[in-house]
Formats: sequence, C-alpha cells, structure tokens
Amino acid sequence: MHTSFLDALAKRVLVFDGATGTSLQAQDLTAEDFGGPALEGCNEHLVLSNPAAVEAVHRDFLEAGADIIETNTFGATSVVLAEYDIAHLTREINREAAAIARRMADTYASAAQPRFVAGSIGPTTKLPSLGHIGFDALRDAYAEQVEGLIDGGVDLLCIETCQDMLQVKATLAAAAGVFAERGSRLPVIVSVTIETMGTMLMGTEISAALTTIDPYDIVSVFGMNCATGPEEMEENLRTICQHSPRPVFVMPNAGIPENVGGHTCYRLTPDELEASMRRFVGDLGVNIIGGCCGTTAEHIRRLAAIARELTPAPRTIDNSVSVSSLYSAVPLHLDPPPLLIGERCNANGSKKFRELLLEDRFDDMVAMAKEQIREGAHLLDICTAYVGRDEVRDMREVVTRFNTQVSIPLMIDSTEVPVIEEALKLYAGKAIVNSINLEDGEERMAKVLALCKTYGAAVVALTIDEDGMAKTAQKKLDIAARIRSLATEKYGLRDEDIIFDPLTFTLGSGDEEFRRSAIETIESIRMIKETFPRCFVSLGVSNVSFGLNPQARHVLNSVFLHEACEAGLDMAIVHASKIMPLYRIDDKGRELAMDLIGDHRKWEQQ
Ligand code: THG
Repeated sequence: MHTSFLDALAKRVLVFDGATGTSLQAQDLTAEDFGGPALEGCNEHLVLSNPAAVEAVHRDFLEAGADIIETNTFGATSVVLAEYDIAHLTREINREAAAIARRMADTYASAAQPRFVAGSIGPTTKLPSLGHIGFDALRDAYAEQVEGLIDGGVDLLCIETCQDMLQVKATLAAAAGVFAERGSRLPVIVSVTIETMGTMLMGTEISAALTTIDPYDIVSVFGMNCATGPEEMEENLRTICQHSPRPVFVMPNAGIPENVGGHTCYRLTPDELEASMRRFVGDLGVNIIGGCCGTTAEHIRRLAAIARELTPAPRTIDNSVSVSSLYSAVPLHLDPPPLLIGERCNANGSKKFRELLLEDRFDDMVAMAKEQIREGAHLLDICTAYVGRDEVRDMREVVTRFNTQVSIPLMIDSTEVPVIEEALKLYAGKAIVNSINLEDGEERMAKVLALCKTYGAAVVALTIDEDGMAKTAQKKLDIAARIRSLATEKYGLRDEDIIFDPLTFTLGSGDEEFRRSAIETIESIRMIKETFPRCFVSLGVSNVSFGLNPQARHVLNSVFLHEACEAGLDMAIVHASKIMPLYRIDDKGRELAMDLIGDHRKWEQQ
C-alpha cells in the first residue's frame, strides 16, 4: 500500500536529508565530472554528467534513516542554468534529478518506513523585489522546473531557502498553475531563510512571511532553513510554532558558516544538533526536521533516531488575521479598533497626490506615504486612476517603489482588473484589493477574486449590486451575504480575507434621500459583524462629510468613526492626522454631529 507524505506526517516526526551541496563538494569532483570546465560548479548538471555522484549523496542519507530526500535541483531553473548556458536543459535536469531520487528512495522504501522525494526549488540568483526579474518571467521559469520535477516522480515540492516573499509568490503561482493544468496537486513546503540579523535577506520579519503565506491553500507546511545553526533559529521558530496552523519544518545549517583559511567550515556537532532538535520537537512542536549546509549523514542518523521516540509538543495556535508588507505584518483586528488606512495616496482624494502624479514625481509620493505613517496610518490606500493617464503604468511606478520603501501594507484601490493585477505582481506582501461589488453582476468580481487567490490577497467588498449602492441596513447585509457566498463557495476565498464596506453617502448635501445614510450604515455594521463574525468591516469615513467645511468635516468624521467602531467597525480609510479623539471635541460639536448622524432633525421641530 502506498502511504502519502501527508499521511506519514500526520503520524510522526519526519526526517529530511542533510546538505546536498556540501556533500557533493566533499566528493572532490573534477571539471570532467561536471561535464567540462564551463560547467564546473554547476551541481545541477551532475544529474546528467555524473549521476553516480548524486546517487551517492542520496544513498548516504537514506542509509542514515532519512524519510525524505531532496532532489539535486536547488538551482535548476532556467534563470540560474542560463548562467552556464544550459537553460535548454532545465526540464531534462529536473526530470532526471527527480527520477534518480525516486529510484533511490524506492530502493530503501519499506512498509515500516516509506521514503519520499521532495523536489528542491531554490530562490534563484535574482530578487524580484529589487527588480532583478519580473514576476511573469520568474513564474514561468518555476513552472518549467515544477513540471520537470513532477514528470520525474517527486512526492512533494520543497520551496526552500526563500529570501524574497515575491519570489515565493511567483513560485506558488507557478505550482498552482501546473497543478490546475494537470488536475492534480502535490503537497508544498515553503521554507524561508532568516539571516543572522533576524530577518530574511530582503528585511522580512517572520510574522510578515507567515502572513504572506497564510492565504495560500496549496501550502501544506511552513518553516525555515539555512543561514544559521539551530540556536539562532529558536526565537523565530517559536513564532512560527505559535502562529502557523500548518505543520512546522526546520532545517538548520551545522552552525553559522565560518571561513577558515578560505574554506567554509561548519562546526555544529551531531550531538549539538540532536540536542536542539529534541527541544524543537518536544517543546515547540516541530513536525519535520532535517539538515541544511554542512550537515552530514551522521547528523541525519541522530535525527532519525530521535524522530522515532519523540512526539511533537501540542501547539496552541494564535492564528489572528493580518496583512503584510515586504517587511512586517499588521493584524486586521486592533484592540481597540480602528485600524487606520491612510487615504491620501489617492489621485481622486488628494490634490497634492494628483499633482505629483501629473508630474511623474513618484519619489515624492513615497515621501507622502511616509508622512502618513508618521501621522499614524497602519495601512495605505493607493489609487492612481486619472483620466487620460495610463493607470497600469502609474500603479507599476508607485508599487515598485512602495514595495521596498514603505514599511506598512497596501490597499490597492482601483476599478480596473489589469491595474490590480499589475500591483499584485509587484507586491511582496499580503495586500488588500479595494474593491469588488455586484454593480455589473458577477463577471468583474470573478476576475478580481481569481487574482486574490493567485496572489494571496484579501479583498474589500462594497455593498453595491445591480440596483446601485444599498441604502438600508438590511439591503447592505443582503448584498454582503450574496458576495460572501459567491466569494467563499465559488471562488475559494476564506471569510477572514473578506472586508465588507457598507459605504455611506455624504450627510453634507442635506438631501432627504440620504439623511438616514449614516445611521443605516452604522446599523449595517452591527448586522454584518453579527452574521459574519470572521469577516471584517471597513469604511471610507471622509465620504460622510463631503460638501461641508473643513472643521465641520473633522468633527463629523471623528464622531462618525467613533459610532461606527462602537457598532463593530474594524478599520477605516481616513486622513489619520485629522481624526480627533472624542474628548477633544466640545460638547456642542459632538451633539451636532450626533444629531446629524442620527437624523434627529431637532432644528426642523423648533
Ligand atoms: N470605500 C472604499 N474605498 C474608498 C472609499 C470608500 N476609496 C476612496 C474613498 N472612498 C476614500 N478616500 C478618500 C480620500 C480623500 C477624501 C475622501 C475619501 C477627501 N479628500 C478631500 C476632498 O475631496 O475634499 C481633499 C483633500 C485634499 O485634496 O488633500 O475628502 O468609501 N472601500
């Protein structure tokens, strides 16, 4: 009977193999082994030029008791192989590497110990967040690698040594695409590398990496590998164990690499690795252990021995929902609410931003974004729509810069599907797409929700349908319910990635038709939160006061925001520095605002 990797993982701690690269190096291979001087150092080519060298590594680790061996394909994308002029061999190398590992694993597999093959997928030599390569090119290169690995017979994919979350997203898009095309899936491990400074190479904190991965249902396991020994990993590993709902993977180096006389040296002994891993499994609840650079068969032998006797510590998981930038995560629920979304990077909502856009002053827009952070914004709404300009290009210019230069997560505000996709392809974090609605029925919404799935984004859903913007609380709830069932049942989003916006009209016009606008909106917040407690609710607060003078707007916006939060509002698009705490508004101003919001009409009765 064939046991699957996930079945085996559910039963016990599994052990990955040790270092491939350093094990190959230890064989003192010659240029000839690699296939000639031009290919010397290209480990991936060995599967064609000297498969015996690769088999020897696999055999060593299988003999040592590894449950899972990794294919020798760490750098086997066309992106890396092109550096050796062998991009055309990409598919063949991946297929052969997988086939070699498959044969070796099958030789050792038994009913008592099934053996698995993980397709190793490394980070390439390019960082998409730094513009070294575009999303599409990277995704397509990974798709070719994934196809080769699957054709060669791997059991799972291991996206490892990740340095840039945008690279991870491209790899996941590639894997999801191949799975969809073939009508079958494999389990996927994502493993990030935390450098000695405590973040990924691009500066990403572990919580941001966790958040960015969270929406992707194709990811089965999350963890970390490489860069350091186990000791330096402990704090971040603990964070993963506390927050990730997925099984946890850890594959440390045999210590931090040291340079001794021009040679890289790894000093962690099998004893030391064993001691750390005992704690990682027994105290933190890690499920898969293995070794990265510098780990030998002896290290893996120890891990195989402890895997048999240890049970992962039970974990209590705090899976609070967040969004993320390239750098950090921001939880969507603040206590007390609201989460503030800066409104000013919007060509429709700010004269200054519009003028910068018209002059192509993109770097000054970064300064505006940073100013909003200083003013207290937790997230930033970004809108580059301006009639007569190329919105896709403008969004590209903005998001390329904001991705690396703005520390807080973005909300992509556009009605245009290509603009949204362009932004998501450039953004390394978990963004929010603003927004979908049912104004033109389901078609556009379907496209945007598909993008949210592919790029791992949350979405704002406006309560608008074919009849226009909902005016009553009940109608707002009805539309929210309709959008939610489509989004979750048909398009596979999760409740926690849906943010309803029950839109208010301005109270500033005095129109009879809109006088109950604010009160209906506040009531709808209560109803939506009660009906869909795992979804979030947001509002564009400044809308409520269009047409009034600036001072009146600040008061009305602040009081309205306060009332909305009392009703359960989670977040609001605001001009952060203009929101006043209630105690700073005098009684008269507050009463007037409350009368306006509640449509009390005291003046008319007098
Ligand atoms: N819901 C969602 N998204 C939205 C809105 C919403 N996006 C756009 C808008 N509404 C929220 N953003 C703003 C931005 C600015 C203003 C109002 C809402 C605003 N600006 C001043 C004005 O127009 O008078 C100008 C300020 C200036 O020029 O500096 O009021 O509801 N999901």
